[in-house]
Amino acid sequence: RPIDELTIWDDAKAMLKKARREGVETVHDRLDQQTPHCKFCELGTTCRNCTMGPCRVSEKRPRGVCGADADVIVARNFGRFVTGGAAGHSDHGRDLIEVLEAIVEGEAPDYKITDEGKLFRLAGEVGIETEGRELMAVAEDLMECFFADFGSRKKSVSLLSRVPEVRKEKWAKLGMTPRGVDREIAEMMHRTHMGCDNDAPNTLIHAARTALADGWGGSMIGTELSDVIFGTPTPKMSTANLAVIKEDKVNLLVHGHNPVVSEMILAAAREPEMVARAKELGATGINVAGLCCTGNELLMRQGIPMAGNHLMTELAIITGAVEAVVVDYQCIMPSLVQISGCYHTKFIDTANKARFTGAIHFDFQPRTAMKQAREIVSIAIEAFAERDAGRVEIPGEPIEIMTGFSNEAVIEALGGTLDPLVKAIADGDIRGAVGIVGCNNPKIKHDSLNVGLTKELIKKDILVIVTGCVTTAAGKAGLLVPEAIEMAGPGLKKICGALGIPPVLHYGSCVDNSRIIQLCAALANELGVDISDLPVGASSPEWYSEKAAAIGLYAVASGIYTHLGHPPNILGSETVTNLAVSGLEDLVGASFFIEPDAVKTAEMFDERIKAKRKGLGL
Ligand code: BF8
Ligand code: SF4
Repeated sequence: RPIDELTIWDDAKAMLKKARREGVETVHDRLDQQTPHCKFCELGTTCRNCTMGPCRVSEKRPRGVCGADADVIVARNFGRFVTGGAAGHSDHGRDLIEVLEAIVEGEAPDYKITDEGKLFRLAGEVGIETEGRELMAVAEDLMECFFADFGSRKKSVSLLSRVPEVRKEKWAKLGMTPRGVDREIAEMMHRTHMGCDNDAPNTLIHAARTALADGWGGSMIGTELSDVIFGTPTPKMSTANLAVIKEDKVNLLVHGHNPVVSEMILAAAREPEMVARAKELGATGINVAGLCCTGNELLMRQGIPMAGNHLMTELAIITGAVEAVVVDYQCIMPSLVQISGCYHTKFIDTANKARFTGAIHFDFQPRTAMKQAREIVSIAIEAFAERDAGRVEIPGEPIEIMTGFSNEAVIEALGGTLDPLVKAIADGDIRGAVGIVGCNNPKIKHDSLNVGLTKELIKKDILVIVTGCVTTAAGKAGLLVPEAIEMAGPGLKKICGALGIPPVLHYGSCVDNSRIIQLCAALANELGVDISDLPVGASSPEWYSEKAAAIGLYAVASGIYTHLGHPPNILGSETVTNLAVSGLEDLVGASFFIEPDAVKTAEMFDERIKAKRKGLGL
């Protein structure tokens, strides 16, 4: 396919041209090789859950060897798909609890509790006594409470304390209350074994329960403990696009999701001895820049620049100016190892659960974090000497962005309460809000929908909140600065202009979508309504991952109308598809809608928001 059809960005186009010139294969080439995809897999009608199969069902052969029909097979496949995503987020969340545990036990000398106030607040929310108690004693109780949220002994995960009562009653009635994170995940694997849950709607209810365990459990714990350990984000300025990579510096890119690794890398890279060594080798300093979600984590808290989102990760290396890519886990294309090998770039993995053949491996541990981070940064610095200046090409100029909008920061900007936001919504200056989240997918022109939808919504005075890979997209389009109010409708322009904030707020990484549902719950509680009564929506226009599906499903199950730019692999079952796009509305007060066009999607949200405003008497 011609490069112009692959992406909307000049920096990406320049690197795709360079890749073709230099014979470097990218994700787009491999998509072409893999197209057309298997039709059965696209429809979700293949099953490999036992060795009587694998089976492919169709009109001609409607049942697998065991007798499972398309509804059962599609529901089981989708259930496992969502569960993969919930497991990813939640295992990340657990890693943060383990760091808190190491801090409490004095086994993590390089980590500390940065936001003590937030730790006490959280403890209070989950019913832990805080009055007159020592920080570490409360931290220990909180750690135990969150570990227990992953187990089998609770009736619901603790942070459900944030959810409006009416919503919790709905979940209880449906059998959708998330009990324990690992329990729901394990139960989905059980249910989808041959001969268990052979009733598609029932399987989907458990898929929703598993997704809710992610949203209100694993992800939320991940976000909250990251804030406790590394600090709750506050508004700050930074930059985005490939031009944040600097020709005269040692460039170290952090990629993956967990700030436990990237925060230490950044701290090591800022040490004077490290900078001095970089200068000895002829660089002017060390530049740590972010990719994907761990980039979002560091951007939100430390203001480091963002080199790119999912489809920019390969292209960043192709600049020829990247000394090292340091990864933890999730969304890291294995192709990055091969592409690094085409340049002087060192590819370093840090997690035993995410190893890459051909990578330099560190078994990163809380006890030895800083020592290991220094070793990793040293590898990057020494690689600077191997850089081939003749192959360096860094396109364009960096674009300014504003970041750091945690709920705490937003409430502070509003003067300490949500009242001004409620008033702006009631007055119609802010008609509603939509969270645009998730990924890139090479099947969709890179960032075309992420940017297109954001622009359409703010024109309609709908506030947009972005996370994950949509962040870089919105940032590069100039939407994450206060001046972007010029692209917004009059109401949003007035409110954001007065507050000095952009009409598109960066809310963090993908686990930080938990901040968005928390905000929705707080608004609903403030108004005394259910989340499904609010004039809000969610969208993942260019999603690709299991995690995005889990996010979408916990949003819907929480009562938020949710858009997907393309369908999951469920169209082979009418029952499952109908449930997703309409039936769930009756059960949980929201459903998915699938629409590949940005303008039409914005109109759908507009209609929904109108109806919800009317319902609230606005
Ligand atoms: O968790 S947005 S491509 S990087 S899955 Fe992945 Fe999608 Fe990016 Fe972060 Ni989220
Ligand atoms: Fe085929 Fe049933 Fe086995 Fe799936 S579980 S592979 S449908 S026999």
